[in-house]
Amino acid sequence: MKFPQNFVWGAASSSYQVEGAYDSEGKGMSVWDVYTHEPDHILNDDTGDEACDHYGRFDTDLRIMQELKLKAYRFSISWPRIFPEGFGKINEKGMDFYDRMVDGLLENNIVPYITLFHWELPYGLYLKGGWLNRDIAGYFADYVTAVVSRLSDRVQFWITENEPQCYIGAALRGGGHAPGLKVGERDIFLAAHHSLLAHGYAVEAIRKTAKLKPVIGYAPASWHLWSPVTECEADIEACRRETFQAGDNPIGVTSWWLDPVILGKYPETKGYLYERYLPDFQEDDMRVISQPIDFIGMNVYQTYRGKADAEGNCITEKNGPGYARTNSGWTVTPEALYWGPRFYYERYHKKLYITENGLSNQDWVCMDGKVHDPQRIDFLHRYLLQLSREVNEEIPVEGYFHWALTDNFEWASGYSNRFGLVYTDFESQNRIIKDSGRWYRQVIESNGEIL
Ligand code: GCO
Repeated sequence: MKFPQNFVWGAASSSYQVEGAYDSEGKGMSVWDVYTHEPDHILNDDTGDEACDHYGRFDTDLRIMQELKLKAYRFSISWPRIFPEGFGKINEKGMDFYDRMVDGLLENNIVPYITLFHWELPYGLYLKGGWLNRDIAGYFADYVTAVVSRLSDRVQFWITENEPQCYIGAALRGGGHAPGLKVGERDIFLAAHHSLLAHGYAVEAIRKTAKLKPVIGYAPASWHLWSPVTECEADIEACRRETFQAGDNPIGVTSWWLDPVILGKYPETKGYLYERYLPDFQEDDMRVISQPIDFIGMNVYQTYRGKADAEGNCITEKNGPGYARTNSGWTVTPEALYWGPRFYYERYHKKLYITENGLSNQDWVCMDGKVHDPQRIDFLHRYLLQLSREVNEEIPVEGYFHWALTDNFEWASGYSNRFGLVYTDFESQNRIIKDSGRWYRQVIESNGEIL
């Protein structure tokens, strides 16, 4: 047996990347709407205005999920669709959409996993200072309370926030993400602290409001990851240490986010340059931030490879010319799905889900009308084999969500990166299940036995 009986096989999406309908039925503007409407931010000036029209075509996408035999679907809720300004009066039409989605999924035995924040800050809150304003944590808790009151009679699985490294780091540090600010170091650490606080408030709000017993997770990006070149203990230890080392750009490191949430403190800071920028925070903050959660969501795409030098320090292996890479330039390094979960479990002792893993590939419709994507099948096969290793060593990985269900809007790279198991024709909005989608279905049906 490669995977436990109840292993959760799913696929994922996020609201801005798929929904479209950016100003329909009362939805307010998010920072992404504003940012993409200005020239020269996004490749080809693409926007998510229409994206995959998941908002209008959810039924089609649901049929596809059924056909793929998905057991679970991870999607996010657009905050400005619920509260157009970020706060105030609920936009019932927006809420109805998610209500219908949840019903549709459950009728088809597909378990909803809801991400509450996947980067769409309401523009109204940006105008109040966004993540730099401590009040954001309270606004977030109010929004979370509204969603959870409405959906938690049917939904059990909640992920508070996705990849703070991006919506704080890339978004406020000139990294090409909305709202495209370039603030100073002190502000970055402050915004990061508020984002953690918002997570803590959200956990409290979910536990207080939920009707079904909630299962709560948090999903920072797990890109800061080293895997040993050999399996000798020295290399393993060097990579383990490097993976959690805060270094001089600490907010890029996953431990900056997970240590407070799970261990109740920021990682060791002594001697690093950024020390003087750390915010003075209120005494109670760490208690709020470290409310117990149930799982860590890992978004894993690739790993650095490292080995120990004579002193045990980690030396990053250089990738030689022609090293295997995906369309977005990320390395094909399947061992990420073994060492990542293993190191995280050793440090945090929490259940894990792979909440994202996948690749962007140059897919097109072939002359026979199908989309053949052998690279994606090979990629998936290699990564899932590494994951199965894990599961058999009794590291509690509960499920795997492929990123993504359909090709979609890939942030600053617009529509140039196709990540889907399903091809989206962005002109006609037709969908075609790719070869990899059919192959993934066999993986699901055999619970991984075909790997
Ligand atoms: C992220 C986001 C996704 C991306 C995916 C591919 O990890 O950046 O969660 O929204 O689309 O990871 O880059």
